[in-house]
Amino acid sequence: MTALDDRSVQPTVTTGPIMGSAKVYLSVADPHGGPPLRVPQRRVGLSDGTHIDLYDTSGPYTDTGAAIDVHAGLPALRADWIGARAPVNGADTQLAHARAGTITPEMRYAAAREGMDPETVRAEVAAGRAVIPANRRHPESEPMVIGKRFLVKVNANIGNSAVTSSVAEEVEKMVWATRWGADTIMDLSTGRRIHETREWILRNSPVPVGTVPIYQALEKVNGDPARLSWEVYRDTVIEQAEQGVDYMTVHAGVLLRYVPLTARRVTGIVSRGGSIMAAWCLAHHEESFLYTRFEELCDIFRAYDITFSLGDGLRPGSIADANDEAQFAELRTLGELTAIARTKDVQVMVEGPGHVPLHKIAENVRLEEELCGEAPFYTLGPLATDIAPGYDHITSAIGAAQIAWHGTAMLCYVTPKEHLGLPDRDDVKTGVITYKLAAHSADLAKGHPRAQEWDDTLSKARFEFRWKDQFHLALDPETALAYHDETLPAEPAKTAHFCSMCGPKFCSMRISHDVRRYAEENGLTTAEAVERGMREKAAEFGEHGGRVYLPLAE
Ligand code: IRN
Ligand code: FE2
Repeated sequence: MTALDDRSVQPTVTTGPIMGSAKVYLSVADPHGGPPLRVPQRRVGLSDGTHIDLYDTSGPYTDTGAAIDVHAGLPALRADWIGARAPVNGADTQLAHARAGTITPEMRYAAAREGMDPETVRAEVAAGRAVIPANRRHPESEPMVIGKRFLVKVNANIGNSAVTSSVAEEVEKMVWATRWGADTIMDLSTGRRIHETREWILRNSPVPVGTVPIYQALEKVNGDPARLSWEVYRDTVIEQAEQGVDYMTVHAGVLLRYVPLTARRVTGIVSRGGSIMAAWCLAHHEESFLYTRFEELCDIFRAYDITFSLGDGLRPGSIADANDEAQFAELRTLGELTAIARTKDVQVMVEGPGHVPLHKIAENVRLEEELCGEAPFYTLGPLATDIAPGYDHITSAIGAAQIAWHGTAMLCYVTPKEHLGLPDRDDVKTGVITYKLAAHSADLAKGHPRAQEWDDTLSKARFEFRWKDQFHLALDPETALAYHDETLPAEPAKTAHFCSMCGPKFCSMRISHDVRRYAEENGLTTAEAVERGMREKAAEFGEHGGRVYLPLAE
């Protein structure tokens, strides 16, 4: 019996297209004559008869809305590609193939999603500047690429804790997170039913799935870090590898000699995995087995093409601790480990902070690129200030936009519940949307070829009072519509040349249209029209007794 046969688990997952969008599949021809790739996009149809295609992470769930049988799992999209491939120099990893000059179907698929040339993807993977997390045993995933040349990606953490939430809830959180744009998800489950929860998530996930295997290893030794061993850890990694986990956080840079460097910090060690490894090192007074056995770990990762996400176990947990000696000592070690993994054709990304004030952000990216051979940086925020528990999706999105602009390739989201509790479904959506806008702001600033088209399309709809187009183009159409309808729910308001924010008389956009029309009708330049219009308005203003805000009825 496979884990998915358990009929006591009855997840009902959200299905159907996002409001105003339709799922389409671009057909991308195979230059070698194989079947074309079907690359998903979210197509937003506009009232002027045009449309725009947006990057789509949501998998078949946003297709037609037909029920999806989560007991069956998603189709194995990559099965044929994986089966047809021969290893190079003993390695069947995206890195090995990229280095050998081969463009894999995964690279072509990821490139098509980005609107980029497949050769760019291959070259970036070969250089170690990008990764394609794609375990051979997770054939259901839709390939994507993480690297600074590409769209900034967002990861959403889900997972139950020992105290709350069920398998069904976690499957729905995965579907929900990817619906709103999560590019990868990490299952951080602890407590009972870890293996089973992960199986459900993997078989139904259209995006790469990451984990932190030390969490499950700790469960196996009843929560006592001192009883951990390489053997327990290795077996856990293999168990998860077999299930298809695409990337794993490994806190191998927490060395025994770095632990004292955290003693005088304001917030000590805040990483869960980091604290587990620090406790083990101190209890045994020995170097971490993650570090001493790193090469053996690489061999396991290579066999499945699992991507390392080298954990920042010593990341700062407060503004006061940002960029300190403990953090950067660990980063130097992560650089050494990156080099080792690459000699074995294993893909690597490097995790980063945490809590960092704006003026210390650039230094993080510069050092990571220098010390870790430009491996994709994957950061948790960072929070730009510590003063707003309850709003840490925002404090961290401020830092995230900055660090992504500097070159971070993937952002780990933070939800409003950060530091306070386990995120529920609503928090997951808020976290994802908040991070998508941070990521997109960076895409714009970095000049990704597809980024600005989206803004321009929405801006145009807004200026032309095509309200429905504006909602449909939004990251979160439902919220945009709901806010509009709070004050002007009637259907005619969807084409009205104003909203309740300024009212009909003070809509700047409407006035801009008036100025343009006035100019056209009177054969004036826009500047002359503004000049004449101002004089007329000034006279009118005087007539109304110099009041700025006029009652709507006037
Ligand atoms: C990302 C960057 N730095 C940390 N992260 C994420 O934090 C990581 O990918 C994983 O989801 C989580 C691990 O937390 P601990 O064990 O380091 O606290
Ligand atoms: Fe924190």
